[in-house]
Parts: sequence; C-alpha cells; structure tokens
Amino acid sequence: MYKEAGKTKFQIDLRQHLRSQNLSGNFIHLVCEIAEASKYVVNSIRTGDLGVAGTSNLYGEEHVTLDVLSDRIMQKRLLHSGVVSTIASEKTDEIVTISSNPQGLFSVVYDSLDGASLVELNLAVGTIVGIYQGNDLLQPGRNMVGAMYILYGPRVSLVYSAGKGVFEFTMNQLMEFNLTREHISMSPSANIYSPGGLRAKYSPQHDRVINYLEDKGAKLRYSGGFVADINQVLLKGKGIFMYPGLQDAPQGKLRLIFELNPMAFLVEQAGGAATNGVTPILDIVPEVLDQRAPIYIGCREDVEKAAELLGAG
Ligand code: AHM
Ligand code: MG
Repeated sequence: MYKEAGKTKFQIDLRQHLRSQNLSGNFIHLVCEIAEASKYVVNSIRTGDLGVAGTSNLYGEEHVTLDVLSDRIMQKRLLHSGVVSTIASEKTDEIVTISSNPQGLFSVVYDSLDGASLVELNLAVGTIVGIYQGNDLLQPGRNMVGAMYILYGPRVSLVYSAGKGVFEFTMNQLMEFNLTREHISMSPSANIYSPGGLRAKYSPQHDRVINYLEDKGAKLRYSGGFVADINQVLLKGKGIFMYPGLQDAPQGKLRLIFELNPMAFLVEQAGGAATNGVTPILDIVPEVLDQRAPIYIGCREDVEKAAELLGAG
C-alpha cells in the first residue's frame, strides 16, 4: 500500500497506479499515450528552436514554433493511439474525426502548450486535456470521464482525475511518472489569489471580488501561465484563480472546452468549485468549439462569495 500522509511510500508509476483504479484498458492506454507525448513536448521545450514561424534556419529549413510542434506531437500520438475517435485542439480549432464509430472510444480536447509565449521568458507552461466518451464535443464539461494537465516547470508533473480523486505524478530521471500526491483536496477558504486580465478593464463587480480577497489577507500569486497558476491553487489547496469578463471582452480570454472545463473537473474533484459568475463552469453547454468564459476557480467558499459579489447590482 502507498497511503501515508497523502504522499507515496513506495514508488508507484502512472501505469501501475491506473491499473489499481479499476479503469478500462482503453482509458489507461489513452492516459499513458498522452504521458508519452508529453516527454517529446518536454524535449522540445528544453531544447527546441525559439525561431519565428515562417522564417528559415541556416539550412533553409522552416522554423516550427513550439506551439505548432507540440500540437503535432500530441495529435500524432492521439491519431495512432487506437482508442480515440475524435480530437480537437485549441491551436487548430477544428474537429478531426478518426473513427465514425465511437463505441468504446474517446474524444479528446486539448491545449498542447498553453502559455507557449512564456517559454521565451523561461516561465512554466503546460498541456491541458479533457476526455469524453463518444464523438460529441459540444457537451457540458460535467460529462467528461477524465481530465489532466502536464506542467513543464523546474520539474515536470502530471495531474489527472478519472472522477475518483485527483493524483499528481512527477517525472523522474528516467522520464517515468511516479505518484507524488494522491487524493489532493482543497480547503474551503483561500489565502492566495491569482487575478488575470487588465485591472483598468475590470468591472466594478469584479473589483469588489478583488477587494474582498485583499481585505481577507489573501496574497497575490500570478505567473501568467494558466497551468502553473492552477497547479499552485490546487496543490496548496488554498487559492482562487480568476480570469474575469473585461469591459472590452465580456467573456474573458480563456476557452471553455480546451482550458476551463478540464481544470474545473480537477478542482471540483478536489472539493473546490468553478463558476463563470452565474453557472458552474462544468454545466455550461458550449455552442461553439472556441467559446470563451470568465472563470472563478478554486476554494469553494471564495468562489461562492465571488459569484455573490458579481451578482450584486
Ligand atoms: P494562450 O492560450 O494564448 O497561451 O493564452 C492563455 C494564457 C494563460 O496561460 C494565462 O492564464 C492567460 O493567457 C494570461 O493572460 P494575460 O496575459 O491576459 O494575463
Ligand atoms: Mg491556451
């Protein structure tokens, strides 16, 4: 057994862990394929060319930006996995149907390298993935059967949930993912806050949320990378991340299907909450693939308070 104060006692790798969770063989295969793809993404982040797309290198070869490269890596892996019927990626914004018979197969939505421009500044970036059964991608996030992210920071970690708790794995020297935290759970109340968007464009209601968090003594922690910011909120278990609707962008910046739903799934699984201010993120029915939504995500009491303050006249 490996239960001890939320940490692992013995080294358990991703596949061993997944097998112990009564998950289907196809689901285990899918998660392991994504974990494999992430190893190539890490490699391109660490060593890849930071050249500009459309230009060429010394040998006349076209530069491929990291976000394009990581998208190709992820897409190829999913296309050949044998367990995926449909994919859609934040970068291409189109649905690719691999099999018209989705029986027993999964649909996968992903942002292969969120915050890609941060790599040039050597800041943390990540891959975000949502997994559904069947072929329909325009359905509420609550129907997901799994979600995960991979964070490329000083270390590489993979956090996933298949609806049976949230687990963190960390990449070791052999590029294997070992279990480092299990059944991650969040406190009801936050002491850090992570506020996206330009303050000058905040609504008066959102200003009230910021004032409430500052008045309660929460510290500001914002990296500009969604995966790193959510990881901090989730793992510390005492935080709230916000990307509000702005005066010139009422739906905010972040994309419901590719970015918000997977994170909302993980945070709810850890006992937290996520709302757009009115509706839980996971209950929003998407109308288009690239739909955006404001988000308040993290500790339950603060997310509820934010919704209350946003609703106040
Ligand atoms: P991207 O999908 O174009 O990479 O943008 C998403 C990123 C998130 O990682 C982050 O939370 C947000 O944009 C930051 O936006 P801002 O610079 O407006 O704070
Ligand atoms: Mg993104």
